[in-house]
Amino acid sequence: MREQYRKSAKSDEPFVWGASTSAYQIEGAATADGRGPSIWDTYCRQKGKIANGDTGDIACDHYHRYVEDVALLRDLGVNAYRFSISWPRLLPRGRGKLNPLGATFYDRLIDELLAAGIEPWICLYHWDLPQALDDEGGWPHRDSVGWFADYATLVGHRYGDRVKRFATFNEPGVFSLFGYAFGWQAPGLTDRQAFLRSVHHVNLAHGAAVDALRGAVRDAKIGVIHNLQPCHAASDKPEDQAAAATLDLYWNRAFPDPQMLGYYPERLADELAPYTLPGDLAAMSRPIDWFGLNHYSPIYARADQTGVLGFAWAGPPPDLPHSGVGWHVQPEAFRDTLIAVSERYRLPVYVTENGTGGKDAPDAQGRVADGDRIAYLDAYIGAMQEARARGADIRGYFVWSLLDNFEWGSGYRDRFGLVYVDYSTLRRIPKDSYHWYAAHIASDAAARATDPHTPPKP
Ligand code: GCO
Repeated sequence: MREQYRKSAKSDEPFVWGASTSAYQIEGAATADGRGPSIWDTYCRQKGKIANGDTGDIACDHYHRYVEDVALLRDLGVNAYRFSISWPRLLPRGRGKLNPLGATFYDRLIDELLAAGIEPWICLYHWDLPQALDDEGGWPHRDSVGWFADYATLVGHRYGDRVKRFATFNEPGVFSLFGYAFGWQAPGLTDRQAFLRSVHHVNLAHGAAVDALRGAVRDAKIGVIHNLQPCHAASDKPEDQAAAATLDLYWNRAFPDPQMLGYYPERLADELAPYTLPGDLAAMSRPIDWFGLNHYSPIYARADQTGVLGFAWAGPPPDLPHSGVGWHVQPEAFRDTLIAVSERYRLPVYVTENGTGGKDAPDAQGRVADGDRIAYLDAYIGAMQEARARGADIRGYFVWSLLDNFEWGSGYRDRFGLVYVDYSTLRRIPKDSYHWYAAHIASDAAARATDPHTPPKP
């Protein structure tokens, strides 16, 4: 029996139970109706970058199947759905002329969600920078700040009559490290200065987008989504300990600290001094309304002087519990991260991604028995409730993900969905975890119907 929870909730809002996806990972229709290329369309065509040579050209074909997918969300019983806007679908060249057909797709998706009683949560940027802007310098170029602010203004004006929840970025710590230093993600660079410039300009772009959305959408609730995870050394060797500290600096501190506290960690302030102008820290730390936390697993680093940042990624010790995709499973790390985030940044926290990957497949009867995912979700939701019981101001939980989808460098090999996608037919099959999550939400709703201050079900 888990700890008893304090009756007092930090808010009278109903706890948000949701599911998350992202544009490039599910939409497909990569050249349909005027969409322009993103850096991921380009990166997927670089030989050897993506498992099995997979691309997001078709993905889950959500672009044409969104009505069916919203019905899956409705039957799941979620009260919110977090998705991202494909910047190059709205602005094929990244700026300038709006693509009306692309804009209409999101009108229809939002209207379908609202008709189903599901609150739309828009994330402006989930890694798919328009290729045309990368050609002009991309995030390493300071003009990217203005490009992003103009895009945010467009989205706010177009959808702000129906959407009030906006996130500026998804996981800037991940796409900057993997895309500009490690070369594991689009645009595939291993360039220390490009990485550092991107860190600073993405922080500035976040602040500029907050200003833009404030100006475009009355009563907007603006947040940002960060993946925060404990960073451990691959060994007790001092050089590996130093590697873990560097990973922690870039992964966990380089974005939330300046955005929410108004300053860079000292070492990073020194590294970014060449790119920092007077007023920059104030411009990136505009007040926001909520903190989106993505969390999966502790992560590991080892020293590597051949790497542009002097360290390399390491896997977890093989004897620790791990998921179907090899990530360390440790719910306590999630609990402690939630408490630390709530205390450090003093904002309402929404878990905007949590889930686990595997190699799920239907059995002879067509059932997808993903017991491992149910066990993971049960343990991590329980850890979240323990964090709440200890005073963390947590107001929602979004599973990653509604659908199996394009898992970046792993292509379609690793499956994270509550719903299985047969990529040969695009048929959707709700997994056992889909039904488990639906029952969980329903029982929580029933409990709250009798006592609205009942904390969400463990
Ligand atoms: C991330 C991204 C998602 C991933 C998910 C599983 O956190 O890396 O936001 O796009 O698909 O986390 O890796």
